[in-house]
Amino acid sequence: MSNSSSSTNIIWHPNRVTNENRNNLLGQQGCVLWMTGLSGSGKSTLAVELEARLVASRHAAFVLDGDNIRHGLNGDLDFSPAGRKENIRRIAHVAALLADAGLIAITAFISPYAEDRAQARTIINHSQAGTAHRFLEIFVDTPLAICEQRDPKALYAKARRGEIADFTGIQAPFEAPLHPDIHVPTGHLPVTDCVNVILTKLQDAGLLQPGSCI
Ligand code: ADX
Repeated sequence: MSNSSSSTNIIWHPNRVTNENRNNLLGQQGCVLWMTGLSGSGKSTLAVELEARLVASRHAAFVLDGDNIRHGLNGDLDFSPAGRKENIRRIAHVAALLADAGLIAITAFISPYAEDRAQARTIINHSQAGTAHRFLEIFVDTPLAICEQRDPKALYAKARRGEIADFTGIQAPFEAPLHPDIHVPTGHLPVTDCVNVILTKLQDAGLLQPGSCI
């Protein structure tokens, strides 16, 4: 898998618009909210609801969703450890670009390997534009038994029948974050309460517009 080291003789061309210019324009600073959790844990539901609440309170936010991105940009990648690593590496760069543009980027990927999430944090904290972005890891914590019981896409049933290989939680591991920035007990709380947990943390971290009605 590419590590972006095959390109030679390339010289970085700086922008004239600064980060501060963009922050003033949008009234917010770019950041990345990195959701991690099992398939069926509620990442996409939560991400879409969070995006809607942020936009309704006049914040510029955008969701990058695992299933959706694998329909296009990352459609060439499988679910092997190497395929997932490349998936997460590319998304970390895309999310960093969105944050460079001043957006609140919300990513919803299983991202099961701690090492890949750590690499994403590094990429985002040291974006190529030279901007350090806030990276907040959000653990969407729904236990496997509940995800399997919900089985919204009927994929756990397929994996149990042996019709999908390397399914996370069944034949492939999920390394839960040990110290997530935000922990959301999605298995026990309704979606609105989960979104409120995240918005409160963002407000405490100074990432939302002062006085915004969330
Ligand atoms: S990741 O592990 O590389 O981060 P990603 O979030 O992009 O995964 O995609 C996960 C989605 O792909 C799941 O929600 C599910 O719909 C689908 N999927 C298909 N095969 C697998 C598999 N083997 N393991 C996990 N998810 C899979």
